Amino acid sequence: MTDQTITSVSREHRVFRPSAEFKAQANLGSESTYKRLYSESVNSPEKFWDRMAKEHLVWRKPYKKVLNWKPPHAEWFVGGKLNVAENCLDRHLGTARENKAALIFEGEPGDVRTITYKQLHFHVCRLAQIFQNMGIGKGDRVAIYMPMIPEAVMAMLACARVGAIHTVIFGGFSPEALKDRINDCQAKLVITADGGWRRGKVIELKANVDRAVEGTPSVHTMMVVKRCGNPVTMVEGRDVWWREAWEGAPNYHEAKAFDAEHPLFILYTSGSTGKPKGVLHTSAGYLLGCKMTSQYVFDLKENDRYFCSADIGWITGHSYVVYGLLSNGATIFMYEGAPNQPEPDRFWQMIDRHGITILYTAPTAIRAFMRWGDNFVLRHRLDSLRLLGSVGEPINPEAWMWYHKMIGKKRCPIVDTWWQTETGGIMISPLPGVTPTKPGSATKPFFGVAAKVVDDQGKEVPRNTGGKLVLTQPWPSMLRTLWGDDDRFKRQYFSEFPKHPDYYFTGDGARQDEDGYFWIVGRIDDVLNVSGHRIGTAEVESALVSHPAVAEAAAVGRPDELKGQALVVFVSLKAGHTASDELKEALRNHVGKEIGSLAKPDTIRFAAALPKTRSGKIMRRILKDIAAGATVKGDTSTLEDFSVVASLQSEE
Ligand code: 6R9
Repeated sequence: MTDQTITSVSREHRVFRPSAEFKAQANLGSESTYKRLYSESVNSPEKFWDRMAKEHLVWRKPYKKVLNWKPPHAEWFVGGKLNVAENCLDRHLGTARENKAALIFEGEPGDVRTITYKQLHFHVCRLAQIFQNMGIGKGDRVAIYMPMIPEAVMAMLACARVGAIHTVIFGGFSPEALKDRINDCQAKLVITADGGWRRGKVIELKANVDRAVEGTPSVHTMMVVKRCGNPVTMVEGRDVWWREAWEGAPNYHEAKAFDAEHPLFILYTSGSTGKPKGVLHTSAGYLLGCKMTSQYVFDLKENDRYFCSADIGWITGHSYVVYGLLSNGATIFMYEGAPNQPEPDRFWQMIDRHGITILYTAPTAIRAFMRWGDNFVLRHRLDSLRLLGSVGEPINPEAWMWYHKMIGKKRCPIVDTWWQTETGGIMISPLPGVTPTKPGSATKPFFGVAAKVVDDQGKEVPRNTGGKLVLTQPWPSMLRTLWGDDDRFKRQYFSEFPKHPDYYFTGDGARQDEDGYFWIVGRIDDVLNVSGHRIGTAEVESALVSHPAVAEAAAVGRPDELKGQALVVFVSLKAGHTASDELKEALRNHVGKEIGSLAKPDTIRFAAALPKTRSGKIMRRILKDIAAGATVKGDTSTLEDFSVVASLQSEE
């Protein structure tokens, strides 16, 4: 890591304190209580988590031990049994919440559905029963490839109810990417829809699954929700319509209890080497993390209507659309489509129409709204909003200020929440009734989070010095391993500091300021963050070299106002192929086909050769400077051939 990346973070001095009004009604409104609980949570974690697990979760069988920590493996609430779906639904039945909306859904074409807790429970029970009839049960993997519609939530919860492990694959992924993920976890059942609406067009999901399952021998059943009515091919004996599968199925389901450590889901995310990593989360610890962070970070109240704009294909959708919110009995608002369909004020319209009180979105979306112009916002009242959240990448102070003024009308606290697929839940974030905020800082760690900024040896660095962000103690919602690759789990997260085999390395760079506030700089490994989506450079490179014209490829990030980072690839061609705009287009489409449109490079540059060290390693640092249009800085003495750099620069 270079120091440049660290010091480039702006020094922001504005401080925004929670208003007396917000503080007075907050779930946690006193700084001394936060300090006391935080200190207990890191100094006596077992005592703290024992109390929390009893307070927040419904157990079928009490656990014997809070934590069994054999780094890097943790077991939480050992011997305890519960059912995660029961914790999200059944616990609210027979209470005043029974007829409360669990879900309010708005489709892109404007169709609206409201589903109460009682109704959601009914749907999930029927589906759980269907799964059982299909022979899907404890430990079986189920792939979910769906639009943002209520059936996606039902599918996840029905898996949890029968102890099946879901893997939700974002609907924007290509058949190729879908196939790899299904094969990696050997899913038996795929749940999909005919299509989903996006920018007025149908995304043909079923057709993508059909292509993917040509190469997935493990899949024996496919359930298809009719959403758009586009034509699809149903294969006799394998494919069944969601509605038809329901006919005649009993609508009650006795849920079994599962071990606290029973796997709940696998979620694939990009790593610094080619293959996506199957992050494994288990039941009780994960749920506890989501439940508590939802309650405290979003200051959830009985009457809130909460809108998280993330797709359920990402961890944010898992933790903060489904598990964290439903376990709290909250009302979630779910939107299917694009934020600028039909016009760039769709979100603001929906906020007024449904009386949304909490909005959780990503900096890349906020920057897009800024670019579309204030007029689209000013047409709407937005007076139901009381809290705003941000997640996915560092939020630049300009975007923070715009969010604060234009959307929050200077009234709503902003929680800038830092966390990862691997952490399961929010790790560093303001508590809205307690923490004064500084635009661009995720502020302070949540309960139980022992975060430090350290040097390459794992030694804590002084304040205001850049370093690597680590978590030095286990926490309940941490990933347990990578599916089928425990060695990679150890290598990836617990081997950065040989002297500290119990330190979890986040892959992020950060600094702590004089008040102990964390400023996250972003990834320091070979992972890019494009519009809040993690993209492994190695994945893109291996997609490119699988094209017959490509000899070698290197992918790097370039700072981008809208997306945070843009994806720039340098490609050298095999003999006999010539650079052309058509080839660029073909390569973009090729990456789109291999991974999905989200990974299509923004810029493709042809190069006669790539800059390499004498030992043959591509020097991405140099390519990064070139991509950013900057002069190449730093040591270039290990370059094998400097003329390669000179010719790349002269092509600008
Ligand atoms: C939840 C999620 C994780 C990476 C993470 C970091 C970046 C997320 C952030 C943030 C600065 C924030 N990140 N939230 N950086 N401030 N508030 O996004 O998970 O998709 O796994 O990405 O995103 O670089 O390491 P995931």
